[in-house]
Amino acid sequence: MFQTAKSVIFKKVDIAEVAGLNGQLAIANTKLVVPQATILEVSARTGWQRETFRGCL
Ligand SMILES: Nc1nc2c(ncn2[C@@H]2O[C@H](COP(=O)(O)OP(=O)(O)OP(=O)(O)O)[C@@H](O)[C@H]2O)c(=O)[nH]1
Ligand SMILES: [Mg+2]
Repeated sequence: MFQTAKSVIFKKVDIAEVAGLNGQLAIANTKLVVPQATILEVSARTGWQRETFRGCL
């Protein structure tokens, strides 16, 4: 399922740091698994990348 994904969305990125997520590593690993996918980082809380996300729907 993951290997055929067209998009991978990381959500709630406003809390990534306090949650201990290494965002750069997560994205690098995602690219290894699904090189064809569009990767997007979003936050409903701050609105970060909201319009880009809407465009993907
Ligand atoms: N900090 C933060 N909290 C969020 C964000 N989006 C949703 N939440 C909070 O996460 C909780 C679950 O909200 P949902 O609307 O179910 O959001 P969801 O993206 O489906 O999140 P999960 O159910 O936790 O997977 C609520 O307390 C929301 O206020 C975000 O971008 N940042
Ligand atoms: Mg939910």
